[in-house]
Amino acid sequence: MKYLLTTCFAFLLISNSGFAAKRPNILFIVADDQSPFDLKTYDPNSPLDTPVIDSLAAGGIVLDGAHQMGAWCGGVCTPSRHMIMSGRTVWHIPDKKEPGRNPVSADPKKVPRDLANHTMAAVFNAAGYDTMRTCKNGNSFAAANKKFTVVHDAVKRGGTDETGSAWHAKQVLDYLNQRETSKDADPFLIYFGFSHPHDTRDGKPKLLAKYGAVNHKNKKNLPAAHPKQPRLPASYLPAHPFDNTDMNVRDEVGVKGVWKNRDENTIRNELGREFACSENIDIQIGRVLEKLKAMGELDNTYIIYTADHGMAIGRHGLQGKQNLYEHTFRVPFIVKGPGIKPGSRAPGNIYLLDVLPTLCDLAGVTPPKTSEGLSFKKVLEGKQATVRDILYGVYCGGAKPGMRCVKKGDWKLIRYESEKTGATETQLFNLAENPDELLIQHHDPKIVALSGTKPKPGQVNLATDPAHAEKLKEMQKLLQEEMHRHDDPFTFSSKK
Ligand SMILES: [Ca+2]
Ligand SMILES: [Ca+2]
Repeated sequence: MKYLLTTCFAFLLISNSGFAAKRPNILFIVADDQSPFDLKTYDPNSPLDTPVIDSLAAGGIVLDGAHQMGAWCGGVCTPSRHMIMSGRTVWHIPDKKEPGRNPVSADPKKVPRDLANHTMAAVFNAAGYDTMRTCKNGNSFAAANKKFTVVHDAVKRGGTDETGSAWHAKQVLDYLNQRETSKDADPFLIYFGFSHPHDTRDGKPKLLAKYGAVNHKNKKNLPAAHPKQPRLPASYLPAHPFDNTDMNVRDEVGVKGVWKNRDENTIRNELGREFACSENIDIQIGRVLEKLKAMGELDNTYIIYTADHGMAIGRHGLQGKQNLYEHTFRVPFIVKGPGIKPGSRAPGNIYLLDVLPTLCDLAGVTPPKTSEGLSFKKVLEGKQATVRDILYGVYCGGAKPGMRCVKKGDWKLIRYESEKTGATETQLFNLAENPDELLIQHHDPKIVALSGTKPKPGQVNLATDPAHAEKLKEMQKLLQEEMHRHDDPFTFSSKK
């Protein structure tokens, strides 16, 4: 009997490792601060060239409704990366206090003490995967990052190969070369993070020249205009029209090359820098994909491309990531891999916190019980269009309660309230009719002349339009419900 059991056990081990050899690899690529609308996949008018990312989209699926749930601090990266690693919602992740910036503590009872043991690398290590990561340092979930077996993190935002995005690619290439040499046959999960296009956006000289941009450093003058610079964004404004509760956060006033400037030269130059850095990321991804192809691993690898959150750079008169407009609330999300139909597209309605349970689902790994995300594997397989109907977003790194948004169907509500200044504002958009969330200020002929965007008459904030009073009420109620459901510690005091 004992012999029989041992034999059975040995057989199970063999069949297990036989299965292991066929398990898919995962290459999870994260850019730092990139609006989906920078990419041609999301905005065909964008001059940004990303042939490698385009080829991922052509060979896989593009999600139009990928979001990051938000942030309770100015460093939006921090909660975003906690959610990616843990699969938990924004009020259920460990907090980071920012000195002098009104920290909000997530209820410790709602944050599992040993959460790091149930995060991406820990879960995949336990399932027999080899895990490796490279990314920027800081504004991240350090305890979870340490769980990767191989870690090469550093902030690389320079304009050379050693100081820029090529460094991150080199870490992945070195790791793949080592695997090749040691004939390592275990499946792998590689977290391939970049430090760019987050500022300072010091691009490589050739790519900067392509987009007519310079690494502008002198606060006393404006960068020169150049015909090759990207045009102003469709939702460009020279100033945000009201106090959004955090107008003086570092990203809105302190980014080198932009500062408080929102003039045409500054914004077009900064977009040129962003695009130079983003094209370099594309080139670096290309090097890694070539290597996977040469190793014969490419077809058995799920490649995910995303960013930790979007970015404004001149859209709505904002510069940073501390807002809930679509350009910032949404993220690019492209997946190519086994079983995914080339050239497919779906809304998905996902959050980045759904990534962990989805990777588990794709790899046949049991997701951690601490994860609150939903697997969107069926969306990737074309069997389902979305995983949820309602999306909720938070930003309260400045005054409280700050900003909240809710989306359902074509409709989106954004509320603002500052206990510091007493400012309140409500925005209601029909995203099908007004996808860029254009405001009355965008209709000013001077703005139209600058941006080249001629809004249609109904493309405004509809919150004060009596014709949409019922919809406004419905969305306000929905937002309240979502705030409650997600353990949001704040409420709006104003009726507006
Ligand atoms: Ca970021
Ligand atoms: Ca191994």
